[in-house]
Amino acid sequence: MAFTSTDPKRYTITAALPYTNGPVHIGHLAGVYIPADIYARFQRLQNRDVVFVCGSDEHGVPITISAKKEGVTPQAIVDKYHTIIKQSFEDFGISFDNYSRTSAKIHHETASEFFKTLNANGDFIEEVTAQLYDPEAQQFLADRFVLGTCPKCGNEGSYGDQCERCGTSHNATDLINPKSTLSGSTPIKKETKHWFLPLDRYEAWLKTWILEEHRQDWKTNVYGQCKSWIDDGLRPRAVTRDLDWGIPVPAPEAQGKVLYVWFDAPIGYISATKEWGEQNGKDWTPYWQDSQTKLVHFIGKDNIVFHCIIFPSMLKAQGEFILPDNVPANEFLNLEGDKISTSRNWAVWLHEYLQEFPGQQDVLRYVLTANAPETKDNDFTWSDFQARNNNELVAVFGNFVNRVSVLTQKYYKGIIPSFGTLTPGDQNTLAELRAYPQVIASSIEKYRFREAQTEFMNVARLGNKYLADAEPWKLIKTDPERTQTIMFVALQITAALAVLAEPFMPHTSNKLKTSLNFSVLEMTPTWPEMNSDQFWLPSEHQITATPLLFSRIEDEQMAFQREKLEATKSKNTLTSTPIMAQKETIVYEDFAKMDVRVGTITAAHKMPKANKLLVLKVDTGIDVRTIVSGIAEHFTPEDIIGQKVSVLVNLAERNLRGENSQGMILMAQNDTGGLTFVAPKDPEWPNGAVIS
Ligand code: B3M
Ligand code: ZN
Repeated sequence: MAFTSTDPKRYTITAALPYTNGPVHIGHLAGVYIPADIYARFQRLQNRDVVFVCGSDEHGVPITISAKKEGVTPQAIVDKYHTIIKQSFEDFGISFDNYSRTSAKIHHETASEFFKTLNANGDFIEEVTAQLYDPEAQQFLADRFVLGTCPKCGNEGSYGDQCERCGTSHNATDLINPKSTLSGSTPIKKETKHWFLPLDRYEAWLKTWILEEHRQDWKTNVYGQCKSWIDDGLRPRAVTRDLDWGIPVPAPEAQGKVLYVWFDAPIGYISATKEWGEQNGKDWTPYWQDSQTKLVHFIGKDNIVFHCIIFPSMLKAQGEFILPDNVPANEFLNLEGDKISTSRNWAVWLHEYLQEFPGQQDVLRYVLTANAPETKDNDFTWSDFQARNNNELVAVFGNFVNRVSVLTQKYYKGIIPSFGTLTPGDQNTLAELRAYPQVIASSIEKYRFREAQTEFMNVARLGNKYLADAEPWKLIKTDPERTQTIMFVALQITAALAVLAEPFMPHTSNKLKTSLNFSVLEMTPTWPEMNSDQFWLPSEHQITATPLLFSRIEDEQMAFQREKLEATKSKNTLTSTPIMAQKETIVYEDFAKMDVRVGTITAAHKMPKANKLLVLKVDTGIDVRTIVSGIAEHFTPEDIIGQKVSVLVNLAERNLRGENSQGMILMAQNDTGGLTFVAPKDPEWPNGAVIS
């Protein structure tokens, strides 16, 4: 059911639980947490009843793998990253009502209960099936413990439970050419019992619920993915695993088995709400069980199947819960043209950003929203970051607020002046201003946060235009009375900016509200009242000078960031050069047939009409001979005269474009096609010396 005609009674807003196997980066923020936070803050500003929850996703194979890599226990990994992630969210003003964790007792209990209810209702199929098993590691292989070719799109690096390229979710046994990520070996099949959620039972219902009822209001990318899965036909999915890290399966004959991470994690939203209820003396049940509640899941596109198909089927089976009204999934954010990657360290980490740009959380929030991957993958670049800060935040928003603040202090010592007759120009500006809250609200309600923020900036633009047209700094000398009215109007725009900035740039909004001294006003301006005829900063009200909200970001800071990324890139190329597979084995006699000598290039010229060839004279110690070499795209003749080389001297003569080539120069090649000479370390080594 979509809330179209009636307002919902309350909002349950969730943001995907981050895996606790690394810190969070700009991709997480742009894709999930900023949009969720804008939405939650906005609803609170409308005085709506909101609970906004999230927490650490502490089970699942990614955690076990990180633990193995760092040589510590999974518990140590989740404790470490839970703390870092929670801190980053706080620092960036992500206003969760509760940030919980799936290792919490309340979550283990909630997830176990959920499983038991479904099990008792006969909502699972229990079945012994052959699953992938690594005999070397003595472990069943599921999820990220196995890689193979995706049966749907042919991606050779698909995980056991999901292909990251096409988004399909499958069973590990569906993979073509599976390989264990633990030992690299090809798994065998071994029988084991599991509990399966028969998704096929929900197919007809999902068709109606998503394909008909949410055709209009779900984003095209979300709707499209759901349609493709439903059209492909849904099959039972195992919701248990043979692993030792996770929530034990609460059933007889389930020793050594845990719940599949994607079964327990979404229940984490419910546990986090329960925990919030306990901490705040609130009843959590209406937030999950009253049909008047609007449930919205903010996620990234790789989580769509779990939030639109699997979790809703679980909720439907359980029977007491409401279903999501919307799942506004975002696409991915890239960094300087490359996919963000934790393992390749190709990311801007939030905790590092804060060390390098202290106090500038809102700049990143602003840029990530302005460039949010709402309808397609987008790219974060440092030059865009700098330009948006300098040309938009500093030059538009900051500039307007600063001019108004400085003039108010200068002319009136910070006391809001009284106003006289409003000219048609003043009235138009005020009318335009009063229309903005509604415009911004309507974009936010449609999950169009980029658009909403652009409209917000248009309020500052309106202010700048008003000042530029009215020129109070000129009028103050000739018409102080009119100047008062102009400043009064400009101050109303500042007040509106302070309120409307809150969902997007909460830290800036707070600074502005503090300097405008909102707290002593009889009635502090709120969003809904922005549309009314009243003024928000009354005459006689005392304000203080606004501190500079934004400052210019200089080229040196950007150069530093780019160098950091360059360093990561070269490190990655060094460690990740694909190595050509070894050629077939030869016997020593094969090798001994080759006569390789130290030589020196004594002359070189380009072969006419051949881009790639140089004609070399090489002193081999035996003789001086001609060798034609395909290195002209890498070296000029001048570069290489005098170069020591290794020469295969007994290679049969070949005629290349009219030149008799009597041997071959040995070169080493890297993955990008770069070439370098293979030569004796000591350049004094004599020509003719045998290399063997
Ligand atoms: N931890 C997946 C992810 O970080 C996952 C989300 C769970 S939401 C219930 O991509
Ligand atoms: Zn695929």
